[in-house]
Order: sequence, then structure tokens, then C-alpha cells
Amino acid sequence: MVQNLSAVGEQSEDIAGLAAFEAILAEDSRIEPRDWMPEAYRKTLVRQISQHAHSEIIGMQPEANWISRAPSLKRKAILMAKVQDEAGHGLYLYSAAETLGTPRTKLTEDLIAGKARYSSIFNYPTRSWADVGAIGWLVDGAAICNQVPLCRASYGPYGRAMVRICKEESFHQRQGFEILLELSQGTPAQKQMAQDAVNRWYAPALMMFGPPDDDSPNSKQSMAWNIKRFSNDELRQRFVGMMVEQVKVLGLTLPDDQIRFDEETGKWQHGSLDWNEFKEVLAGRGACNSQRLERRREAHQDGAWVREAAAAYALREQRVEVA
Ligand code: BYC
Repeated sequence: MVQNLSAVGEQSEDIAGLAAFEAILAEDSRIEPRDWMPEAYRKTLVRQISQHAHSEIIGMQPEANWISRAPSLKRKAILMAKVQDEAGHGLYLYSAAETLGTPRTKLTEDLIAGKARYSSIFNYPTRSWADVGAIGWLVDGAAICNQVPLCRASYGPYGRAMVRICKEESFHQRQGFEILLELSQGTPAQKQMAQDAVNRWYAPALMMFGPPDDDSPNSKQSMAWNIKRFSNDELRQRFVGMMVEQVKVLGLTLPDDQIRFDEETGKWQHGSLDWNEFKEVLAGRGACNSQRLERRREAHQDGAWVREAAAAYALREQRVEVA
């Protein structure tokens, strides 16, 4: 009998909670951690935010490979700062995911066990210094295009984390653009190095926006919940339009001769992408998937003493407070 009463109580709370949740979405306001939310909304957020956090953390690796080989002290300092920013982004996002009840330790365990997703783009190798420029310009550029609308995501902690991340990403994109510009205005060999890097990173950067809309199972619901504001294809074509102008200033070209603006739809058209390659990368068979995960595992093991020391310090502080 008691059980039945509590079930009835929970059910009416859910009905009231759902009405409040829907009212918040209808007025385009924000859901906060203590607000009632449907389990599916919570799950979707943990999925997207944790994948995003993992991308920032794994995404440190392709560029970090070049810190020791950056061509000058100034370039080294800039690159180190950029890679550290990415670590910071990962931390804001893990914190946002924790407000939904999933601890960072669990998310990290899933990542190093190979059970979690992170962005496909970070499974490609960085072959030359120009790749660092191409990552900044194209990868951070795609990230900004995807993430500016996420500043308005309905979940408060996620949207607020994105505001700061986007500001930092703007600096990252400019430093990438500047590396490519300098190479492009250098010797013919340097210009070719910049062009090769753009040729290699262009299509993978377009795939960062996710599968085509017809093949995107999560988009519709995420847009109904005001998490995503635009579809994958919508953002992808918008990004192509931005890059078409910027590449002219660089004096380089995009490796796609089918780009054109369609006056009728008001959208950019581009050549087709190799979605089989995308699926292979997602299935763990990209050029660097195993290397990235192995490196992340090693870093986690190597950092065990830092976690132990931090926990011991926190315990000591707690005891001092109690005494
Ligand atoms: N790579 O239904 P869909 C950075 C998965 S880091 C891998 O369209 P959704 C940076 C998707 O998860 C920036 N997986 O999904 C860092 C789903 O699988 P599950 C990273 C992908 O969520 C360091 C399935 O495919 N940015 O900038 O509606 C250095 C079906 O897709 C990808 C973010 O994380 C992909 N590219 O839309 C430099 C942005 N695309 O989960 C730079 C936040 C799709 O059902 N995330 N999948 O098993 C988002 O905006 C959305 O999650 C996505 C996908 C647009 C990526």
C-alpha cells in the first residue's frame, strides 16, 4: 500500500515536472541541474557533453606532437597555450556532465576502455608543421561554427561552458590561419606544405559536423529539446561558405571544385564526402584510433600519483575544517 502511494506521488511529480520542463523549453529558457528533466534528455546531454569533453582531451594529442618541433620559441609558446586551453575545455565540460549525475571518473573509465566516442577528426595524423595551421584554421573553425549555437543550448551548465570555450576557439582559429598565411607567403615549398595540409584536413573537418541529416538519428529530438539549434548539414554548408572566402585571403584553394552558392535555397553546395571513411573511423579503424587511446591510457596511469596527492590534500583540508 505504502509502495503504491509513493508510486502515485512519483507519477504526479513527473506530470508536474514534465509540464514545467516543457514550459521552460517553450519560452526558450534554461533547464538547470536541480530542475526536473526527462531521463532521455539527461541521457542525451551526458552523451553529447561527455563526447565533447573527450574530444577536447584526445584532441590535445595531434597538436601536442608538434610542441617540441615548433619552428620558433614564440610558436612553441603559442602552441603550448593552445593545447592547455583544450585541456581546460575538457574540464569545463566534464564538470557540466557531472551536474547531470555522472562522475568524471566513470566518463574517463569509459574513454580509456574504448567504450566512449570522441570526434572523428582526432584520429588523423599530423604530418607536417602546416598541419598545426590547418587544424587551427579548419578544425577549430568547424568547432566554432558548431559550438556558437550550442551557447544557447537549453541546459544551463552546457551553454555557459560553451561561451567561454568559443571565445578561446576564436583565438585558436586565428593562430591557425596565421600559420598558414605565413607559410603560404613563404617559399614555394612552404606554400605547397600549407596546401597539402589543407587538402588533407578539409574533408575530415567537414565530417566533424556529423552524418548527413537523413542519417542522423539524434538530431530531431536534440533540436526539439533546444540542445542542437541547427542540423548537421545546415552547419556544414554554412562552414563551407565561410571557408570559401577565407581561403582566398590565404592564397590557397579548397580541394573541392563543386562548391557553389545556390541562390534558390540560399545554401552552399559542396562535393560529396566519403561517409564510408567516416564510419570506419567511428568503428575504431582510423589511422590513429589505437595510438590516441593508448596514449590516453598511459597519461591516465602516469597521472595516478597526482590524483592520489590531490585526494590526500582534500582529505587533510576537510579534517582541518572539522577540527
Ligand atoms: N565524430 O545523430 P548524430 C575541438 C556520432 S573538439 C565522432 O548526428 P548528434 C578541438 C554521434 O555521436 C570539438 N562521432 O549525433 C579540440 C552519434 O553516435 P551515438 C568537438 C560522431 O549528437 C582539441 C552518431 O554519430 N565538438 O574543437 O545529434 C583541439 C550519429 O550522429 C561524429 C563537439 O563534440 C563525429 N564527427 O550530432 C582542437 C560538438 N558526428 O552517440 C579542436 C558537440 C556524429 O549515438 N557535439 N557522431 O553513439 C555535437 O554538436 C553533436 O554531438 C554532433 C553529432 C554534431 C557531433
